[in-house]
Amino acid sequence: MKYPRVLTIQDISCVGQCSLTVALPIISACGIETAVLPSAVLSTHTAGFKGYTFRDLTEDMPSICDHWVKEGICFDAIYTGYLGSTKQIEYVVDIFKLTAADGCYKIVDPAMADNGKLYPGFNMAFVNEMKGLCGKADYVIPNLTEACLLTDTEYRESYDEGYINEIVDKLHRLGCKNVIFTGVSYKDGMTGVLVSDGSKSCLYEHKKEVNSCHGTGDIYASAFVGALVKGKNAYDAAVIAADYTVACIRETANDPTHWYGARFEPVLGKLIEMIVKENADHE
Ligand code: PXL
Repeated sequence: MKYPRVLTIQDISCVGQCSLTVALPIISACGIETAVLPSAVLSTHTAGFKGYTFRDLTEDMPSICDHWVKEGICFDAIYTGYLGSTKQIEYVVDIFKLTAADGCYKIVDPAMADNGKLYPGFNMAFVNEMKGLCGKADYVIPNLTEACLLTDTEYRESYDEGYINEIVDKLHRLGCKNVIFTGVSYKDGMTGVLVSDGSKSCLYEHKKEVNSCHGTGDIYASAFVGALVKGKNAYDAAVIAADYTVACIRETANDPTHWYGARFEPVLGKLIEMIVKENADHE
C-alpha cells in the first residue's frame, strides 16, 4: 500500500483515554492517514465515571457516508470499535459496502463487554447485531467476555484449551475470517493472544501484569491495526500490539490518579520501533 488511509468508527470519550482519543494518535503515529467517524460523544467513558453525557450520532452516519461516496473517498482499512446503538451496526455494514477500497481490511473490535458483563447501555439485541458485523470482518478482536456473548457460550473464569478452541470455531462459523482472541490465559500469571485463521492457530503468551488498566482493549486493537496496515502479518501484528499494551500498562502502574486509562503516549516510540523492524524478528 502506497499511503494507506484507515477509517476508524468509534465514540469520542472526551476524557478517559479510550476509543477515538486512543485510536487516532496510535494509528497516526504508525504513519497512516487516519479518518474518523465518531459514533457518539461522551463526556467520559462509562467504566467508573458517574453521570457522563452521551450524544448519539447514529443519525449523522448515513449522510456522512453519502458525502464520502459522492467525493469518491474510500479506505484501505476500516476498523470499528465501540458503537453507540444497534442501528449503527447496520450503517457500518453499508459503510463497509460503499467505502471499502479493493483489498480493504475490515477489522471489528466488538467493544461491548468485559469481565463477564456487558458495558452499561448494551443489551442482547446489540450483541445479536454484532454477530452479523463480526461475520463480515476479516479480523475480529474480542476479549473472552465478548467472544462468549458472540457465540452463546457460558463465560468461565477458568477454562482449558478445549473451551477456547470451541469458541474460536464458533466465531469462524459466524463468518469471521481471522480471530485475534485477547486475554487467553492457560497458566497462572500468564496471559496471551490467540491468532486463528480458521485452519491454524498460534498463541503468543506473555507474563500477566499485576496491574490492569481500563482502555487497554482499544490500545491493543489500534496498535494491531497500525501494524497490520504497515505490512505485518496477523501474528506479528498481534505480538507487537501485545508488547505495546504491556509497555503502556507498565508505564501507568505507579500512578493511582490514572485509574481511568493507560498512559500510552510515552511509549509510542517503542511501538514505532517494533513496526519498522523486519517481520523476521518474530518468525
Ligand atoms: O474501551 C471501550 C469503551 C469505549 N467507549 C466507551 C466505553 C468503553 C468501555 O467502557 O465506556 C464510551
